[in-house]
Amino acid sequence: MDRQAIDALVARFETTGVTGPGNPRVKTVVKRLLTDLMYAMEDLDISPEEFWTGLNYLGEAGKRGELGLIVPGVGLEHFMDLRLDEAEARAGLKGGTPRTIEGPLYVTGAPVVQGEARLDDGTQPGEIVVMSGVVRDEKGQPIAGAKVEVWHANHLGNYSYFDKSQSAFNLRRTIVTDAQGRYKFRSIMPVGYSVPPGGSTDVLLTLLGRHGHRPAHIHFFAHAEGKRKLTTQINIETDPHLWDDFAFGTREGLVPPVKTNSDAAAMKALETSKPFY
Ligand code: MBD
Ligand code: FE
Repeated sequence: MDRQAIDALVARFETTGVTGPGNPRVKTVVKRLLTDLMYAMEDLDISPEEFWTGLNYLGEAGKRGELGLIVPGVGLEHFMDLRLDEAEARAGLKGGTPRTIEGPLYVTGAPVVQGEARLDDGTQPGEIVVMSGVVRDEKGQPIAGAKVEVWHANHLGNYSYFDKSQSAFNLRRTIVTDAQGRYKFRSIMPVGYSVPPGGSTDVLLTLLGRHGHRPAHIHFFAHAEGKRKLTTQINIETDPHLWDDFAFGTREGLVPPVKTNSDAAAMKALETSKPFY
């Protein structure tokens, strides 16, 4: 079928079996996606077997809870970030910490801590990492009482809640900034995440000739009264996958320098003190 015939077919679908006005936005989106899918099926000569294989793949991915992992894996989440960047640029907004993908592993309800937090429960190995910063508004003024939600993987690249072997909310906190807009946390160094071996995302990435690894990273939401929420991450600069992220999340401006403290006494003091509970 040529495109004209496909357009005519879709138009007929719109006038058959009608019971009411429906939802105009849904109608517009579904019509467009259906039309584009039909064009693709025609252009690529997709067979019924291929079509049903694809549909069953998506159904299976949904059953396994992996649809939210396929979205960043095919780059759609990064694409949506670039569109938000463009929308902000059009609105005259610029500067500040760049956004990047949220990913599928955030959970709500992490403990809320004022100013300084310890994220790890102390039961797992890993290099101690300390990070601090200031939440600022668009004019550069510190924001007191802003919420910084932090979450990251453990030494095996696994996230609490999804990994039931970890304690509840391990490596997840909401930190409220102090009067100077500052937040600070202590945790253990994360290791890069990899998609579940043999899962739906892994199967697709293998067929695409790609890996499913992310560089080590720490996720953040930053939000405050009357401000838009920032969704971002930092990436650990020494990770070999730094610029080879299957989810396309690494961005210029999100790779802070990591300073290592080789002073054993200082590190011991940090380990035994409780400055970040
Ligand atoms: C992650 O940890 C992540 O951050 C993203 C974007 C996708 C999969 C796992
Ligand atoms: Fe992540």
